[in-house]
Amino acid sequence: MGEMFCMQCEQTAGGKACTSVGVCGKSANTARLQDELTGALITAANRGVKLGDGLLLESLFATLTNVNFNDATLEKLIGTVGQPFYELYKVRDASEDVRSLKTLLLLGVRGVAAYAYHCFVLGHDVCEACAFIQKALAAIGQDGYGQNELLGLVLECGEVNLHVLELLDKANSAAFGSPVPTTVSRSVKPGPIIVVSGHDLQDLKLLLEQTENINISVYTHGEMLPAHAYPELRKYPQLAGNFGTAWQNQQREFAGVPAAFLFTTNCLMPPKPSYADRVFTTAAVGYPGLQHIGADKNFTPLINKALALGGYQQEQAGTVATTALATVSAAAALTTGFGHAAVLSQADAVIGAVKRGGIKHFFLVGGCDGAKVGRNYFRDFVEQTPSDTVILTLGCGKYRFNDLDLGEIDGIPRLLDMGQCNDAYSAVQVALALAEAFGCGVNDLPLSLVLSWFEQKAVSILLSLLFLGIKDIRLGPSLPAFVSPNVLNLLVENYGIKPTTSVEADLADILGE
Ligand code: FSO
Ligand code: SF4
Repeated sequence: MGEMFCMQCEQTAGGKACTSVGVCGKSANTARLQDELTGALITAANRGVKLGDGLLLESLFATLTNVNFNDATLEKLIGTVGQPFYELYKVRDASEDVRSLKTLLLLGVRGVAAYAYHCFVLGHDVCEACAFIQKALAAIGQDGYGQNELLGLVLECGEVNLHVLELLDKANSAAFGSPVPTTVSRSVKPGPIIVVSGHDLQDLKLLLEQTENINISVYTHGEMLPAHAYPELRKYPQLAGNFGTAWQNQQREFAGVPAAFLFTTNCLMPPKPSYADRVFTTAAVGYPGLQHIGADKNFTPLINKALALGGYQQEQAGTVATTALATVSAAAALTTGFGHAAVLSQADAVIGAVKRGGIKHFFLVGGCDGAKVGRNYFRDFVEQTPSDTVILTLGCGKYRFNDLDLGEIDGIPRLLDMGQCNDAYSAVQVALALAEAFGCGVNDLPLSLVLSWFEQKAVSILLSLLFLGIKDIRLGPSLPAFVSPNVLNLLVENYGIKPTTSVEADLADILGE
């Protein structure tokens, strides 16, 4: 056993575990503190200590991949949660299948916590989700749970996550309006620039309020792209466009850019010294040496940094270089905002196109991006889909292909960006509505899910899809290291989960060619 043991994300070392330093840049000490914090939460759950919802959710959020690398913050959270009498290695020492199911449950719960956190900051009641989280943590810390009970909890985690995603959908629409299809510029105007990354729309809103009538342009990055579709965000004229591509390209895309950067949630990579002085964090995000905006959400240091940097002298046409990692071209603009309300407002056109044979199949190609070369599968897949198919997407995985012009069918764009991974409820709503319109079950629809996973939020979404009984999901670019052969067999037998193979073979299999 090395100095650390972390296998929670898709890029884990050698497809097994990070044992000396994280591929993500997490140190062994940070990993140890995250384990301790998790142990403290498990201890509290088993002792019946009801933690405040905010503390519970923020603590779990801080243990997600690419969120908090700051040992001081983790130590503070451990001090607040209480003594970690439970040690996480005990999960690792359990039998292979119990270890696998407990890990699946823990990572699913971390994903639930992240989504619930967004509901919480928007003022919504998340006590049911928090009660489940504590129940699950308590079970993880006990020896008596068998495989069937753990499997039940894993599916319950999916159910709870689905409720949280539904609540988040309502919370976002209530706070920011219902998303409308929107074209987003990728060019950068002259003058001071702030780039906002992560998923927290409320943080973006507060920053937009604080930059009103100041000569600053605010750009979205990564998973913040769908923010442009919300009426209560797009009404701010300084919300100027989208910068860069997927999270894993940030170290190369941020270098040399005269902007101040704000990370509101995952995915933060260790900043290079060349631009670290311009990166700010807030909420559960942290990195040693970066300036952190506290709970008062006073963004003045960020704003002052952007003003001091001054931005570009002249407009930069398209911020996106083709990179070795992303193979993304410098598309002039992106479209987003095809949430369930927007898509279902066109339900008659969609159903009509299916009935007359104009649309033969739907694909949901969604999830996360990441650095692996194998992730080009998702771009190749979308590129090779036949012209009588529609692709729904969500999450940061879209950056593999959202520069493609796939055209339209009967005025319906073939590529519909439904939003962040946080908006997975939209995809579920559209699938359920199509099933109702065609009088069949979701599994009988001409709809196939091709999902790319990276971190723990994707795990919780996968559990929600399993809870809904959705079958034949293709998962890539590799299967989770924490799933044991027996648990994988169970997922294959009961749900038909399949690893992605080659684009040609998968498309032929799906389309029955
Ligand atoms: Fe991506 Fe990162 Fe949204 Fe994840 S930005 S990878 S599943 O944290 O959250 O899709
Ligand atoms: Fe490794 Fe992923 Fe854990 Fe980072 S989060 S240490 S990359 S498994």
